[in-house]
Amino acid sequence: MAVPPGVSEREWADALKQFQQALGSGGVFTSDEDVALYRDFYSPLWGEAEERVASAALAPDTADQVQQIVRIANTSRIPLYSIATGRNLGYGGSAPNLAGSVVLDLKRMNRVLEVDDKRHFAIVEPGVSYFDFYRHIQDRGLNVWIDCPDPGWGSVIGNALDHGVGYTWGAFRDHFHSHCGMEVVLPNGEFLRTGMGAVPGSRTWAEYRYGYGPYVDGLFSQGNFGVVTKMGFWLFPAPETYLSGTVTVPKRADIVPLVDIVNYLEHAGTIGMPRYGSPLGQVRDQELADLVAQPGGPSTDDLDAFAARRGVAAWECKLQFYGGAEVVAAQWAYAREKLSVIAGARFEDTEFYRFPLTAEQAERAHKVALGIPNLSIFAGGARSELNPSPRDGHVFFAPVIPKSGRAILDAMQVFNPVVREVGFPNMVSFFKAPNTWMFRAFVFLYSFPISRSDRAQNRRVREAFPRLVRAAAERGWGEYRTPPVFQDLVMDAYSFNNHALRRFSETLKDAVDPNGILSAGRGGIWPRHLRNTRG
Ligand code: EUG
Repeated sequence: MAVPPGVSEREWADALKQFQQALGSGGVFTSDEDVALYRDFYSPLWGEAEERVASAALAPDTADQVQQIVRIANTSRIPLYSIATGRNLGYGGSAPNLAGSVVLDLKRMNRVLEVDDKRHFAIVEPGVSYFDFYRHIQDRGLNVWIDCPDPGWGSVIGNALDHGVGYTWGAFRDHFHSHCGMEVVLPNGEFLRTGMGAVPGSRTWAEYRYGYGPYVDGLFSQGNFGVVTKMGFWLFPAPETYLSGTVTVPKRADIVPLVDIVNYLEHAGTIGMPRYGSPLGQVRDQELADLVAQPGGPSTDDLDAFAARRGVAAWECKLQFYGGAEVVAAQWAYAREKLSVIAGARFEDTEFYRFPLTAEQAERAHKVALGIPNLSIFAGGARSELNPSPRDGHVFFAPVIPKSGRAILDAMQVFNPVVREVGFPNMVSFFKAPNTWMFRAFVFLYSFPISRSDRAQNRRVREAFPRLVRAAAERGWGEYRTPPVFQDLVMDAYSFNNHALRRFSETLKDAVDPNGILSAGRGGIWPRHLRNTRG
């Protein structure tokens, strides 16, 4: 059995006894085979000496037990690492930043405490997955939708705290932004409620975010300053219909006005999440392959000439509308009118659904766009005849770039040479569309393969990351989220005024968690006694 760093075997044995008293023996996991389940199965350090492996895990059932655990850990100086459902795959899974931390696994706390489908909010515990949340609402026939990310087994709270995002209406896709009110166990074991929850007997816990005084909720994202045990969320009133339509534009440079107009529609509240793609990039053709293979990449004129000859559009964008049938039809007509200023723009009706869906529609639909949690995203990488040797996993390089067509074209120029140089030439693309989950920015996501047998490949990923992060930073771009092994690196790029932001966070850390017991190192925030170990 591993011993957490900074404690003696005796202190550890004593702490374990106390954890057992608090949780019963069914809540304390110390055997190698149990603890191995908390490894990050997508770790770029898989099987290497530096892999960050936990020493034990604790699974409380109630917020009071969380409080007891944190008190014991604070007294005994035991480093904890809190997880919700532990499915943060691609960004660290359920493994800690600091090797030897004790995982505080909240998945047993899976109660949906309240759903109000007239005032459109819910209050949930951290172990509630999107599947749990959806089922709770469906079973009761409540008139609200959830907004979920691709992995339906993820935690509603965990995803929000890691700044995760989804697929429906802008206000709901940003999961942290759509929260309202929190209950937190602080590192000293005290309970704190934020927003209106701070009023004893509050009746507006999940309806007014700010309460009174400084808005502190942001501190509790990424796990450094407390363990969140309840959180309110605003919900999407179930729309009556869904309509989608696709616009295509012929030329490469048309992405600039396309994004401007789609931004206008989205930020004004006319559309839900837009989805960009490149029909040209889907063409499998030797002539196009030769154009792309030219040193320095293809010229815009060559691409436009090829696209015109073949009658293929350079870019497309799928627009999504939610609401009454007449309303969505009018919104789509309005969007077409706005987009018609782009010469050669063409429009296609894509889907129309009236809720509830038929079984056949539910099967065919892009489920997450309709707030239906599922795991189909994992099928893409699964073993099949077409994909006989799938990757074991992946990590995401996730830079936030401006929401403009120019930034999309620039991002390919910036990242393609780096991706090629670091030895992933098959990931170089001149047709890469941005990811649009965030409401006011694009993410330009790269998914690097991770192997549990090919350490050389994992090393290449680890070598690629600093170069990509630097290339982004030189453009004034930073990443929104990254696995533990790259968190110091990513935080390093947020360096304005000699790292004022990180220094501020660490000053707070010293005050709120002087023993440094909570999620040490997460997001590049280290307690004082470990600051010299920053990577
Ligand atoms: C995905 C989504 C993310 C992310 C990385 C990957 C999904 C890929 C919504 O955020 O950060 C299909």
